[in-house]
Amino acid sequence: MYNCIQSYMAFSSKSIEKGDEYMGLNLAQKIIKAHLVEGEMIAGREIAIKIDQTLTQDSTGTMAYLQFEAMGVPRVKTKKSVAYIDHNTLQAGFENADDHKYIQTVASKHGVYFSRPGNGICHQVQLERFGVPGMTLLGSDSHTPTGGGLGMLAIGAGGLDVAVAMGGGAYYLTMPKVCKVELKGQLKPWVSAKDIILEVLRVMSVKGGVGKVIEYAGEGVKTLTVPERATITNMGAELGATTSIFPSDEITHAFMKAQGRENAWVALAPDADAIYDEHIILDLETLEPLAAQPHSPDNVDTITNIGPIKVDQVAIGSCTNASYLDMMKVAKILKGKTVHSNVSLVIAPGSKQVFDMIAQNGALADMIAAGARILESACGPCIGMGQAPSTDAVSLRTFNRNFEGRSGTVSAKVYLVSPEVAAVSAIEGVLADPRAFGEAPQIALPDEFVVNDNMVLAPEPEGQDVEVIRGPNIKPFPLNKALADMVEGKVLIKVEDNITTDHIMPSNAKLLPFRSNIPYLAEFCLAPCNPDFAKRAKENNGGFIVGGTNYGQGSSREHAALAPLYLGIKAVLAKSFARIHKANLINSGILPLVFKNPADYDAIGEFDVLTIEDAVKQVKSGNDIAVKNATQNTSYQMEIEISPKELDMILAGGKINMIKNAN
Ligand code: MIC
Ligand code: SF4
Repeated sequence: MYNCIQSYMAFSSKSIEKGDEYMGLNLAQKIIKAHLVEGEMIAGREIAIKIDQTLTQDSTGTMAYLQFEAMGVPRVKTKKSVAYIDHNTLQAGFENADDHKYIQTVASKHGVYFSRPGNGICHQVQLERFGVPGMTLLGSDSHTPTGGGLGMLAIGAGGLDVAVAMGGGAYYLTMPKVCKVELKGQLKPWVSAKDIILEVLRVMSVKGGVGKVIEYAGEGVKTLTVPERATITNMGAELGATTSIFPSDEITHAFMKAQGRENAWVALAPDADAIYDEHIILDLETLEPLAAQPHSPDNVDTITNIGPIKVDQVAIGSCTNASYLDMMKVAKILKGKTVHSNVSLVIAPGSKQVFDMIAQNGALADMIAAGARILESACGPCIGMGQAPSTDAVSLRTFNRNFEGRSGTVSAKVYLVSPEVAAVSAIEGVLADPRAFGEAPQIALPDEFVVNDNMVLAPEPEGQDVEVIRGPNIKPFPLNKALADMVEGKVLIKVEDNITTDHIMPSNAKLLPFRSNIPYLAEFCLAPCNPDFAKRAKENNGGFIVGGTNYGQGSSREHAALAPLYLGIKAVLAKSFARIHKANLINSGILPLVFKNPADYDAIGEFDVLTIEDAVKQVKSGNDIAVKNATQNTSYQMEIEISPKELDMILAGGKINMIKNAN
C-alpha cells in the first residue's frame, strides 16, 4: 500500500512538567513563552497569550467589529490590526457593499488598517505584507495559521475573541501538545507542497490535530519556499490543529527581503534538544501527486489509484494555492494549450501583488489565451461565491475544503489537488497524473516582488470624528442570558460525526450577504441536515442539538453559534467538539457537553425531552453533569471540559455578558 510516512511515534504528554526552568523548547513553545501572560505551559492547561497582530475578513468581520464597538474601546491596542474584504465580493445586492462601507469606516475610526476589495485574500496578503516571524497573530478565519509559513504563531478564532484581542485583551487557549513533522529529502518533479499536507491529512485525519501545534522540521524544510510552507500551514486547519509552524531561516529571510521587509525578519528555530509530544517522519522523495476525494479533506489517495475520472470544472486559487509560484506554474503548463472542451477552468490569483506580477510578465496572457476564466483576487468559488459547478459535476480545486455542498452544488463531487494536477487535468479533461505531461515547470521566487500597497488604507490618526456608516442589513447580534438553574427542552436534531460549520451555518452566494443579520441567517441553521430545524426550534422555544465526534469542524464563523443562540439552543450534546466551534459556543453561553458513554449517543432520540436540574450548581461543581431524559426515563453523564474563565462565561451567558459584569 502507498505510504510515505516512515514512522509515527506518539509519546505521552511529558514534554513540559514545570512552568519555567526547563530546557529544550520547540519553536511553538518559544513563541508562547515570549507571549505568555497567564497560566503554566503544561499541555492541556489553560494559558493566555498576548496578541501582536489581528486580522479580520468581511464575512466574520462585521460581527467582530460590532462586538468591538460594544466593548467601548476607542482604539485598537495591537501592534497591527488589518481588516480585509475578500469573501463577500459578489455584490448581487446592496448588502455586501454596505458591509464593506461599515468595515472601512469602523476600521478607520478605531485604528485598523483596511485592505480594500481587490487587494486579495487575507491570508495571502498578510503573509506578503504584514506577517512577522515570532509574532502572534489572531484572525477571525480558520486559515489564519497560513502565517505559520513565515514562523508566526498564527491562530484562527471566533470574531469575539479577535475583538477582545484588538482591545488589548489576552487570548485564552489550551496549551497545545506539539507534534514534530520531520521532512526528509526533496519533492520529486510534479509533486508539490499541497501533496505534503494532503499526506499529513491522510495519516492524521481531520481530527488528528485537535489540541496540537504541528511543527515542521528536518532537512526537507530547506527545500520549501515561504509560499510552499504557507500552503502546508494553511491546510493544517483541516487537521483541526491549533496552528502549524515552520522555522524562520534564510529562506524566510529571502522572501521578506524580496517583499522589501528584510528589517522585520528574525531567525527562529527550536532548541537543539527540543522535546516534542509526537514525532512523524515524512520522506518527501516517496511522495506522489495526491487528491482529497469527496467529501472530506482527509479522504486522500494517489491520483493513479483514483484514476482518470472525467472532469467538468477546475478551479485554481484560494488562500491555499494562489501564490505567485502557484500561478506561474499554472501559466507555464497552460502556455500554448487549450482548456479541454468539457472543462470550465477558473483562476483567481491570491493577491493584487500576484495579479500585478503575472500581468506584467505575460503569464496572465498565457492563461487567458488557453481559455481560463479569470476571477478577481478573492475567495470566490472556495466559499461558494459564484462558479457553482453543474449537477453531479466533478470539480478539481486547489482549495482546502471539499465539504458536501460547499461549492454551491449539493450533488457536485469536489477533489482537492495541487495547482499542477489542476492545470494538467484542465487540459486533459480528466483527473491526470502530471508526471506523464512532460517536464515539470521550474519556477524560482523573484528577487523582488512588485510592492505597491496602494490598496491598503491606514486608519485616521484621530479616529473619533470618523462617521461609521451602517446599512440597513446590519442587525444587532443576539445576547444570551445568565445560565438558568433549570435547563430543559427537546432534542431538536440529532446529527452524525464530523458535522461542519458549513452544515450548521451554510455559506453560499445567497447567504453570505447576511453575515451581519443573524435573524435572517438563523432560518437556514442546520438546513443541510434538516430543512425544518429552524422551524422546530421556534415552535419549541429552543432546545438541544445532539452531535457526533468533531462537531463543528471547519470555519471560525461564530454565526454557527450565534444562529443557534438566536433559536434558543441551550446546549449541544456531542461525542467531541472541534476547537474553534467549542470556543464560539462558550463565548455565546451555550453549553458544550460531551457524552461520557458513547452508547448514550445511540440511545438518545430526536424530540426526547431533556432536563438539566440545578444546572448552575452542577456546572460549577466541575463534576460530570447529569442530563435527564424524561421521554426515555433515563439519564446521561455528560462532561463539560471548560477552564475557570470559560466557566464564568457560561454562568454569565456568554463572553460579552461576562465582560459587562466585570465592569
Ligand atoms: C471558510 O473557509 O470556511 C471561511 C469562509 O473562510 C471561514 C470563515 C467564515 O465562515 O467566514 C473560515 O475558514 O473560518
Ligand atoms: Fe477564503 Fe477559502 Fe481561504 Fe476561507 S478557505 S479564507 S473562503 S480562500
